Amino acid sequence: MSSTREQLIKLLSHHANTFVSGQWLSDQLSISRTAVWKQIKQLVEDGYRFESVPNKGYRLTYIPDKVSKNTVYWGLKTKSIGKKIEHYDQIESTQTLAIKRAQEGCDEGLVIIAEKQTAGRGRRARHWDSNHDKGVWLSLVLRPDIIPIQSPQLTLLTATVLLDVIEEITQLKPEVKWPNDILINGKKVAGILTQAQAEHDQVHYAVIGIGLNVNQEKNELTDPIKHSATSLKIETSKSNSKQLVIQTILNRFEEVYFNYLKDGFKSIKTKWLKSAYRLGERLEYSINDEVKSGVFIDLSDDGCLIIENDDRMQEKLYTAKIHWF
Ligand code: BT5
Repeated sequence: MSSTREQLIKLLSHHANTFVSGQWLSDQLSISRTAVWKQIKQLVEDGYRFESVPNKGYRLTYIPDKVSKNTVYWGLKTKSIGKKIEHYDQIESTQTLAIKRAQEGCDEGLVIIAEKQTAGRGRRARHWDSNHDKGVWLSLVLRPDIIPIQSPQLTLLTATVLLDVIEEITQLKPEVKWPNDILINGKKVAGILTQAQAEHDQVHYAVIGIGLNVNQEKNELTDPIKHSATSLKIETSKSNSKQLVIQTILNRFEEVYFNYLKDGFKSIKTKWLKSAYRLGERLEYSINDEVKSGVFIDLSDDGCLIIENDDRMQEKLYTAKIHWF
């Protein structure tokens, strides 16, 4: 059950185009008009701004640029993604908590957001640098009606969402490096971590972790990612509102995800390939300690890289180590 404050913000957000009277708010919230006025006064102290006109009431005009579940919620146009949000100033890993929530049976669309992660992680327990508040660190819980072999598609889907969002915000053209890195000018600006739990014919849940470097300055990237990583700020010399970035990601995610559930993977694959890093180029890769080489020609429907090797045979790469450079 949300607090009176949260309900008030929701009501005001949904009516931000018109004025709502103190009486109407008091009826909706079942609290006195004095209590409504006290709540509004507190919101003003927290940086919210209102236009208030005698006999007409209040209209919300500004939400402070601070990430909180309320401020994020305000700008969402979604039906399920982000309808429930948990926000933490500091947490070990949004991914770990989202998995716990998924196992406890939470609804699809729950989003866990943290300002800082003390134990942010990538694939195979690699460290994810996020013990500071300069990036967007979030995990979201999905319950898609797909079979386990399709779950890598969710990583590729998320990559296309991030490509769009980054392009919208920066007007730059990011690339996607298989399977889960988003690059700007060859440097990693975002990573995606998909973890799913499934039985043989059904995915029970998938948790999508997104780490996006937003406002770091160059000197704030330290070893070991100093030379391999970048941020939106480094690339554009502009800071961005994390709240807006999160809203843009969640709004876009839902649109793409719903289309995917309805129409399948095809359009995602096309979009992904358009921005694929080193598509059409020769890559070296190792399988069981044998180093081979071939041309990266396509992506399979189960999310594998397709390489045409020197014998003109196609090979599907799952977890092979690719020597990108
Ligand atoms: C990833 O793993 O790229 C997935 C990262 C997912 C992070 C999100 S944040 C919210 C959620 N909660 C979590 O705990 N995790 C998710 P991988 O492909 O394994 O890449 C890891 C590698 O990226 C590291 O070994 C570093 O080389 C590099 N790296 C670490 N931190 C980085 C950063 N902030 N920016 C760019 N590169 C980084």
